[in-house]
Amino acid sequence: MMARERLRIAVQKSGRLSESCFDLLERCGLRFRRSRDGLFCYGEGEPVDLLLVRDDDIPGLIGQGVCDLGIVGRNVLEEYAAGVGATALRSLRDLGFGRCRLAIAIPREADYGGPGSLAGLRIATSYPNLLRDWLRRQSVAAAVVTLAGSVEIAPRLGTADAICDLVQSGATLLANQLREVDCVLDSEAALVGPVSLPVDERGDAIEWLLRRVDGVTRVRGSRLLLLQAARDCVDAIIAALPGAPSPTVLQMDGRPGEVMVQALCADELGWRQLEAIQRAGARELFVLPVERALA
Ligand code: PRT
Ligand code: ZN
Repeated sequence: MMARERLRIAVQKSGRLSESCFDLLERCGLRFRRSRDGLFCYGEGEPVDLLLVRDDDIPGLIGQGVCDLGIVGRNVLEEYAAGVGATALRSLRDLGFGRCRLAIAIPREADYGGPGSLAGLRIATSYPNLLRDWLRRQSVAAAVVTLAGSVEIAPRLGTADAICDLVQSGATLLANQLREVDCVLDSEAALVGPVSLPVDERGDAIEWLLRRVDGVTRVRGSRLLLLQAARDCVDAIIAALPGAPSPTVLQMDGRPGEVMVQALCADELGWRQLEAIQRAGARELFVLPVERALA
């Protein structure tokens, strides 16, 4: 087989992760032309293509070497790893979106005094490997009922006594009269790759892609604050900056006693925070989005 020169990344075709995946890759300087059947995205400019698939298939595609990297929830990666035993895959970067938890939930009115309360019960889940591992670690013997979907209705149907499913806001549990009682795994989307990265053009591409991903995720949500003030006010202004960044204070040319302050703030900077900074003596406040960073 001829060695592939272009990097191939597996991403979810349509689902909760898709939009954030494309947004991240675009911020990393990648642009794509989508194939007619919508399954392949050809990279324009950089030698990086995408394969659009169901998220469940992503670890397997990397494991088989069909794709070099993938973007997938840690829940899917870990379920795959728990299923095949020792795995040659690993998370290269947490990406900060798709946050959720794989949790145990029971009928609202049922008692719970810790994992031991699950002994002898039937627990419905789409994550049988992760659930079995967790039960083993808790030394609890319970029956695992594997369902492909609609896990949350199993207790009402009488096919299970409890569930182990992904939870984000908790609204689905609430609507099904269930309550969350334990967490099996905290999850978010991750950039996943093989344990040993290729040492060729694709390895080089992975290296710069990781640097760009870091440059994007490091400053996500950050804002650059610029303002002017009398030098006397600087201490009060700095005290009012959220997240205590260490700002740069610059002398303004031809205006003694006047300074410009610039600070990288990790948070969004709401109106109330800006108004407090203004009351501390700041004038001409500018809040700028930060797109990317290179260390
Ligand atoms: O078709 P394909 O197989 O690709 O998609 P899918 O339906 O399997 O996955 P999708 O798009 O629903 O989710 C993709 C990934 O998003 C998951 O693997 C998680 O890593 C992540 N994620 C984040 C979530 C949720 N939040 C989430 N809330 N995945 C699913 N849910 C579901 C959950 O299963 C439950 O039914 O949403 C419901 C709970 O949400 P709340 O807000 O009511 O608690
Ligand atoms: Zn899926």
